[in-house]
Parts: sequence; structure tokens; C-alpha cells
Amino acid sequence: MDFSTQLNAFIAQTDQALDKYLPPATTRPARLHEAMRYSLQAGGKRLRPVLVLSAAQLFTGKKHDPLTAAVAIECVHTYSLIHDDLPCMDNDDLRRGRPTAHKQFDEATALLAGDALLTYAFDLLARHYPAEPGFALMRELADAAGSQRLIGGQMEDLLAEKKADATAGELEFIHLNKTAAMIEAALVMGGLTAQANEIELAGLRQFGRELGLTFQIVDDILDATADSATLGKTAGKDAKAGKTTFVKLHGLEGARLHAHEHTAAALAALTKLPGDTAFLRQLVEIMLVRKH
Ligand code: GRG
Repeated sequence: MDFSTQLNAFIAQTDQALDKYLPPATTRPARLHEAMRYSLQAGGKRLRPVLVLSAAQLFTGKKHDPLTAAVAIECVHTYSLIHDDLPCMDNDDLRRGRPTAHKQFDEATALLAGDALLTYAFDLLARHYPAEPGFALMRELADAAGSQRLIGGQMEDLLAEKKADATAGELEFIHLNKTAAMIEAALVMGGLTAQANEIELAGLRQFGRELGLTFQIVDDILDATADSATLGKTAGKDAKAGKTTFVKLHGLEGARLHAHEHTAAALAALTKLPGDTAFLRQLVEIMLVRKH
């Protein structure tokens, strides 16, 4: 199967599972369930679910279905986007090409929809998997989304905005935790559903770290160079806010160079993983040249 056929198949499986697992929009209170579905079903690249599914596919042993883990991490990711867009944080009007949840509904509904998606992710994992690998999956997702990683990265990001200049070290902390943590977790969760061993899980984590850093640097480059229609979210926000980004610290060429270095490191990590890694290799290469 070629790369784009495989990618589209993973995305279609994810979208079907999201529709199947989420409470119907008519479930009481309908407004809340509509808002959860509105944000999740607005699309998005589905990068994290695709990583769960493609990591699971590397392994040939006895597997649990990785789809529930894929849905769970997309629920957590979507919650983080809804909350990030709120007026108390990024105060954004556009997300995934549509009005943000608080613009479409209202702030309280958006806040609650995010809360509900976060809780629902763990409910899904607890219901669908036996203790092994269920506990490990919940722990992995809780660590990645917790106060020292996703939320910690977001906190540091907000604090950095208030300062004239963030250092390269502060920026790395933000990227590693706000962005790379969930990308690492997606790969490790895929490995866990396929009973990968400790060495294999460490390899997936290393690959995820480098992919996550590539992804964030490219995100900074796109914010500085692309338009809102292409991105499906407000472009040029970082510069306008005077935010320290990779582009501000290193210039466009410097940022591109760093993205290439992390791509090379991701590809090196991939060589240590078992199975057919062609899909993940192409995914990293495409991530580097993506336009949105
Ligand atoms: C509110 C706890 C909390 C965290 C917010 C996700 C986030 C953290 C902030 C959004 C801003 C940002 C640039 C985050 C870095 C990670 C990132 C690039 C997220 C966007 O992920 P994509 O591009 O989004 O995969 P889609 O919509 O394609 O799923």
C-alpha cells in the first residue's frame, strides 16, 4: 500500500471510531455533546491517532486493537486545543478551519466540552482494555498530558509570553513538553497495544521526541510564512504577539536547519525499530515539508 492510501485508511478508521465511541450529539445535555463532536469532527490532521496506528503496525505479536487508544489521544489533544483557544489563553477565533468552540457555542460550553473530552479519554481506555496494557496506556497518556509535560509546557509558554525574550533553553522546554510529549505518547501507546518490549518502547519514544521537535519548528515556520486559509487557524499570531519562536531566535534559515537536524535524528531512531518502518519514514519526511 502506498503512503497516501495508508494514511487515508488510518484517518478513515480514526474518524469512524470517533463517531462510534463518542456519545451521540442528542445525548443529554445535547449542547455539551454537540460541542464535543463539533471540535473533534472538525477534522485536523489526526497526526496522533495515525502515529498510534502506525506504531502498532510495526509489531507482529499478539495485539490489542489500537483504535481505542488512537481515539483517546485525539480526545485529549482536542481538549487541549479547545482550552488553548479560550480568551484566557490564546483567545483565538479560528481552529481547524472553523470558528473555535467558544465562538460557535460559548466559553462555558467550550470549557466543559474540553473537560469532558479529557475525562472521556481515560474512560475509553479503562473500558476497552484489560489491565495489561490498559494501566500502562492510561499512565502514558496521563504523564504526557500532565503538569510536567503538556500542561507544564503550556504554562511555561504563557509565562514566556509575558517576558521580553525567552531563552533557547526555555523554548526547548516548551516544545518538548507542549508538543513532543503527546507525539511521543501516541507512538508509545501504539507500541503498548502491540506488546512492544522496553527497548522498542524507548525507540518509539526517541523517534517521537525528534518528530515532535521537527513538527513544532515547522509549525513556527508556517506561522511566520503561511496564510490563515491554508493553515485553518490564525497565521502570523506569534510575531504579532512578540512571542519567542524558533524563527525569532534562529531566523527562517536557522529554523529550517534545525528542522532538518531533528528529521535526521528521527530517521536514525527509526532504524532501531522492528518491522516495516517505511510509512513512518515517509511521514517524517512529509512533516518536514508540510504546508499546513
Ligand atoms: C490548554 C493544556 C492546554 C494545552 C494547550 C495544544 C496546545 C497546548 C496549544 C496549541 C498551540 C500549539 C502551537 C501547540 C503546539 C502543539 C501543536 C502544534 C498543536 C496543534 O496540533 P496539530 O497541528 O492540530 O496536529 P490538528 O488540528 O491538525 O490536530
